[in-house]
Amino acid sequence: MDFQQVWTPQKLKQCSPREVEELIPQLREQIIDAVSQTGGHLASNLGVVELTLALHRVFDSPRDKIVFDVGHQCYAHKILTGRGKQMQGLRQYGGISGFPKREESPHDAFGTGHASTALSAALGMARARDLKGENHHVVVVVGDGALTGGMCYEALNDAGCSRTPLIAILNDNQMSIAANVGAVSGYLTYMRTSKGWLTAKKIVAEGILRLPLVGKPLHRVMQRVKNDIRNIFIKDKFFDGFGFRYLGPVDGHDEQGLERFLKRAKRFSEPVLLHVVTTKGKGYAVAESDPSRAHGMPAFDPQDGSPKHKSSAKSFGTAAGKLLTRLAEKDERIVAITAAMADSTGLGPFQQAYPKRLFDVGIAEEHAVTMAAGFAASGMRPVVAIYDTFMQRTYDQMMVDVCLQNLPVLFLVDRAAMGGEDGATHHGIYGANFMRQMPHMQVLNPRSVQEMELMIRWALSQSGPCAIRYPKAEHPLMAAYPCKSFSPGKWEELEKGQDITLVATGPMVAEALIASHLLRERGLRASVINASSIKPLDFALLRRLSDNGSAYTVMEEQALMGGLGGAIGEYCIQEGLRAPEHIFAIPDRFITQGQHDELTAELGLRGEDIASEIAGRIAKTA
Ligand SMILES: Cc1ncc(C[n+]2csc(CCOP(=O)(O)OP(=O)(O)O)c2C)c(N)n1
Repeated sequence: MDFQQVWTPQKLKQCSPREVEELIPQLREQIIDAVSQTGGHLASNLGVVELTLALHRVFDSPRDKIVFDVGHQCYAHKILTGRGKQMQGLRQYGGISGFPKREESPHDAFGTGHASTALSAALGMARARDLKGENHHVVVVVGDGALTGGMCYEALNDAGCSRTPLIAILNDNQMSIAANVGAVSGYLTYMRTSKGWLTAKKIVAEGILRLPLVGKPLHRVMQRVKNDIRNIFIKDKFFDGFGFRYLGPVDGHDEQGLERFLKRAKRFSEPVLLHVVTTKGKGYAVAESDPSRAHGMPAFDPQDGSPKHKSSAKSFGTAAGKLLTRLAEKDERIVAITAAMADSTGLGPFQQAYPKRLFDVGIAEEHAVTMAAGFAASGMRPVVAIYDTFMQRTYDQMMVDVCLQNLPVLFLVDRAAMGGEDGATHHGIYGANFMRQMPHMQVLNPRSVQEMELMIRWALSQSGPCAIRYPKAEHPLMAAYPCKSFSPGKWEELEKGQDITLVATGPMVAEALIASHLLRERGLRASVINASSIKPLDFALLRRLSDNGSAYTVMEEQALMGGLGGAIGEYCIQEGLRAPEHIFAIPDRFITQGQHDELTAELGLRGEDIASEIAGRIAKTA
């Protein structure tokens, strides 16, 4: 493929079927090429190349709206809507997003990133269209993994009964990040492999082949249109029950067949669900053979898929999973719960050791949390491992089902920091802020893996809820600062100095140490406090800071509003204490994508930025 070529849906529509067939491997090559340099969602994108081509040939984007659930499978869509050249900057600072973004292109009808939202958004668009008297199609692409999320059923239920015309395309590759789970996934497998269909196909094929003269040619035609006849034999109960007209299952790698089905779906003036069967990672052996690993890849060598950069940083999630596995041996009450991300959250070893005590609920975070509350109410010790950004949807379940009943649920909250290249939808910077509002909840941000392990042991001995939030990997500086003990509401002094006190939490402790070293070079001595316990605060230490009159600042890689600095400020106002001089935190705006250090540089959150800012402030007041 000429990677410099700018594709548009209009141009694509002018291609002959043969030219479209030739485009398929070229699109895959371009996706592999881009992701091998930037990292990104590889396998999901390789699986929907034919589907995306067919969509843009049959529908008229941006007049017709195409909404991608999660949106991690939108790379071919980006290439075909004029952004091929920009693929080199995919997910990079200042480059195009790895997810659909309305501000990026009129073809990105709706911004996504978190699963199971697209059907609801599309229904809103379809209803708006009808109220405004407009006449266009609204199409949703939703994966079988995303279909494990409850919001999908709220939308199906609503759309089906209102009969609003809407085309839902179910991209069924049997995979979420790992193999998909749950009863609906089982039903989809039944639909794909339905005995009725297989028997009927055999009978028809044998019958046709026996026909004199026309038998063989007719059989060849039948092979080509097998997708089309499948519907005659398979009767769906599930989606029909919701009020959707079910079409399929169809081969998602037969581009022309897909076009025929999409044209058919277009003709209905009611909700339609087209069941498309695809192979995750299609066309690239590295991804097809291990679609789970190739779901999200760091930059890699396209020859063999090996990562370009090896990291030796200690992973918090891996260490948490290993410790939990050891603790579960002695404590049979421990169960682990994941929302479709067992490996990503480090629970792989636990799953292997205790398959019956690991519950993968699918992409259903709300259900995971309330189910954990049920476990806890029955005397078990549930541990829920979910990324910070996906905990956002569980606010109510945490508050009412867990905290209100003071149930001992332990939340292991991974990726609690800026998420880098995935951008605004994935930064884990709000969890501490909303969790600390919840009565009974204790919120802890360890600075190192060692401290996290101490916290996990402590939290499992408690009788109420606790959230331990940590980033992906430990800062290498932490090796020089071993952590001997942990007790909640007691902060640790890592360095002593009389000019300023830096109160830092989580990953910002390393930046505070860097700032302290740089300040020393300027003749200033800083104390560095590890405020690992966000709730409760170290009230005694805050009182001492206020009494001794020395200036102090707060440093946190989380939202300014309602974070650690806010918590300290609230306490100081209530108690008539001296508040911090400044809070280094994330301002009240959405943060873009980029390498972690590019983002911290933009926000002035690197140790060096903080040292300069503090030195300037001290110079002004001197
Ligand atoms: C609410 C939420 N939880 C978890 C995730 C992480 N996540 C991203 S993609 C994905 C699997 C999606 O599977 P599917 O919809 O079948 O798409 P596929 O990658 O298989 O094409 C998960 C769990 C997310 N994006 N949103």
